[in-house]
Amino acid sequence: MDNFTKKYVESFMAELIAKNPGEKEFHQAVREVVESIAPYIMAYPHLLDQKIMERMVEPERVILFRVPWVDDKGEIHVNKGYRVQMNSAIGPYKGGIRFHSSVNLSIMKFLAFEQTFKNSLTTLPMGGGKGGSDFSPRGKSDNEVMRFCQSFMTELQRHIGPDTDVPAGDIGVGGREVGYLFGQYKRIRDEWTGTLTGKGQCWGGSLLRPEATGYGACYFAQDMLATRGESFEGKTVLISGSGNVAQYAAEKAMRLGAKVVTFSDSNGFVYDPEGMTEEKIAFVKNLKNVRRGRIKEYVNQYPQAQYFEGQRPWGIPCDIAMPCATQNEIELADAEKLVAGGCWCVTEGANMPTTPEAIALFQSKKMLYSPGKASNAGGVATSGLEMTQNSIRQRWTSEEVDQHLHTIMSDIHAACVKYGTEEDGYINYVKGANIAGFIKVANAMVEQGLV
Ligand code: NDP
Ligand code: 2IT
Repeated sequence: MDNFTKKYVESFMAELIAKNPGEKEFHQAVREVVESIAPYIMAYPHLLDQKIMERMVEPERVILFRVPWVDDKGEIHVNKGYRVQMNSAIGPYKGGIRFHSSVNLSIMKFLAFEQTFKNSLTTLPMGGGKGGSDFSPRGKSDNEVMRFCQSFMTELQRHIGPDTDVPAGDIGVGGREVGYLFGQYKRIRDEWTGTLTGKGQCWGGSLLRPEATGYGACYFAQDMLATRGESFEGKTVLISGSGNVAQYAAEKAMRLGAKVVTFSDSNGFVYDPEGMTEEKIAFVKNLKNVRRGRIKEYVNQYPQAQYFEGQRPWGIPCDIAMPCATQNEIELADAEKLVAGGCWCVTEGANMPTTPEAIALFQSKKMLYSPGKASNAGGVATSGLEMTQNSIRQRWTSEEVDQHLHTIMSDIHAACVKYGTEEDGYINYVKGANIAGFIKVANAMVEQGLV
């Protein structure tokens, strides 16, 4: 990067930080994108004149609201509700809802910003948005979760719709929560539309949407591995998280011949040196999705496995790491452990799980490394396919959906190769994903005028 471009990045970031103080995750996500696309913008000065980057980092709209609800003992609670409508240049706002105690405006804005680029990469007509609450469903009864979801949707429903903004799940929001949210939306608006995705399979949900993020990440990893003449066959894979994305990434990696040896949650990780089987993954799905238990219970069922309280899985030797839990879960010290343990491919299932210092280490070692906005895009892409099926009042078979998903992931990989291949042949997936995602949104914004 030349000095002029460096100066542009630094002055852009200084202004962003001054205007959005304290939003560290948002600053992190924006810096990564601006560093990638600054050289591109310099080559197309009309994008500079049009202040496209300055416009992209300012959400079109941020909705903040009160979510009051009553627990099973009759006590009143108040949570914060958010919806960040980031960018609608290429389609209605689209993105998940996160229910987790850590949720704040910075996390919502970073996720909505990332979503804009990710959705552009899918090739489908979807803008970027994200929502959520600092409410945690963990330890709550079904009735408490239902009352919370109904209160949340009572406000959110006035801001969303099938052609306006289409939410879905994310951390803490799975099939149960989407059901309660959809029920309340339908009741208040008196209309049955595909306004939420990730719906139940017998009421408009697309086949394969639950599997799509994890499966898509594995399809993307297959293409990454193929650039080095490799595959999942016989490789040792570390997975973090044990929720939706982790479960299906593990399932697909295992079915493609890999040995998946870890799962985690926010309390610790389990290491099963014998690797996952269909039966073990079914156990984890039941543990997390039905019994809503903790991952440490895995070792009660499978005593050859070990549980490590308060630790992340990155110290276990492996070939491939798939972080599928949350942001900044691979810090520099974790990355150093991965490198020392022989890891040479990192495919992100979560959003921004790797810190900038850790990414720099992976790239300096010329490892295969893909950012979530490319490799986890299969989830929102299949949400897009659910929207299409709802609009045309049809239902595709899982083979049809899988075929679309496969094609979309391969197209995203090809776009990363096109825009990210460096002079020495190394594929910089960060650069590739950022530039490819940016071009479409930027051009749409220029063509639509100053709005
Ligand atoms: P789930 O709620 O199903 O699972 C989240 C998993 O991550 C749980 O095992 C959870 O453990 C763990 N986790 C959450 N927060 C933390 C934390 N602070 N530290 C350590 N572990 C944590 O969510 P998803 O699987 O849907 O989402 C996982 C990631 O994938 C997120 O980054 C999400 O944004 C991203 N993503 C999700 C998509 C989807 O379709 N669902 C699509 C694309 C990206 P615990 O039970 O202890 O909370
Ligand atoms: O981060 C993500 O892409 C998601 N949580 C999925 C969003 C969606 O609309 O399906």
